[in-house]
Amino acid sequence: MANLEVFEGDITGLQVDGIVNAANEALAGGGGVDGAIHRAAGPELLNACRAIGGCPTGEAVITPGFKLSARYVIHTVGPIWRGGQSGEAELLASCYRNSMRIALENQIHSIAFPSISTGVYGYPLEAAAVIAVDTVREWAEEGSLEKIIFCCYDTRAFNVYKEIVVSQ
Ligand code: AR6
Repeated sequence: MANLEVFEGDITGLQVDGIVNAANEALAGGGGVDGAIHRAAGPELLNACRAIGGCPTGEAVITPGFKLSARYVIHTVGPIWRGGQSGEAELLASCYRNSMRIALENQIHSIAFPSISTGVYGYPLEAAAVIAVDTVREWAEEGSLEKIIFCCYDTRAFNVYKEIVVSQ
C-alpha cells in the first residue's frame, strides 16, 4: 500500500517522480497551479502540451517535467463546478483515476496531486477532497506507487485533507 501524505506548500518544489497539473482542456497553460508548473518547467512544457493538442475534462495526459525536479507532469482537466448536478463528482473522480493509471503505466513511484478543480473551477473544497482521497486510495495498492502526496497550497486545504486522510 502506498503511503498517503498531506503537504502544505508549492507543488513545483516537490522531489517526486511525477506531479499532477490541474490544466484546462486546451492544455494552454493558465493561472493557479497550472501557471506555476509552466513557469517552473520552462517553455518546453507548453510546446509539449501543444503537440498533444488538448485533453477532455476527466481525462489525463503525460509530458516530461523539463526543468522541474519531477521527471513527469500528468496534466488532468477537472470539471468546472456548476452546482453539482452536471456530473462533476464523476468527472473529478475520473481525473484522479486516469492520473493514477498513467502514473502506474509509467512506473512512477511517487506522485503529488494538487487539489484539482477547487481554485478557479470552483469545486467545493471538502467535497472535492473526499473524492480525491477515496479515489486515490482505491489505486494505492496497485503496482509501483510508494508515495502519494496531496499538495495543499494553503492551511485551510491542508487541514481539510489531513482530516479526511486520517479519518478514513
Ligand atoms: N502548488 C500547489 N497547489 C497550488 C499552487 C501551487 N503552486 N497554486 C495554486 N494551487 P487552480 P482549478 C492550488 O485554480 O480550480 C488554471 O488557470 C489552489 O490553491 O489552479 O482546477 C487552469 O489553466 C487550489 O487549491 O485549478 C485552468 O483553466 C488548487 O491548486 C483552471 O485554472 C487548484 O486551483 C483550473 O482550475
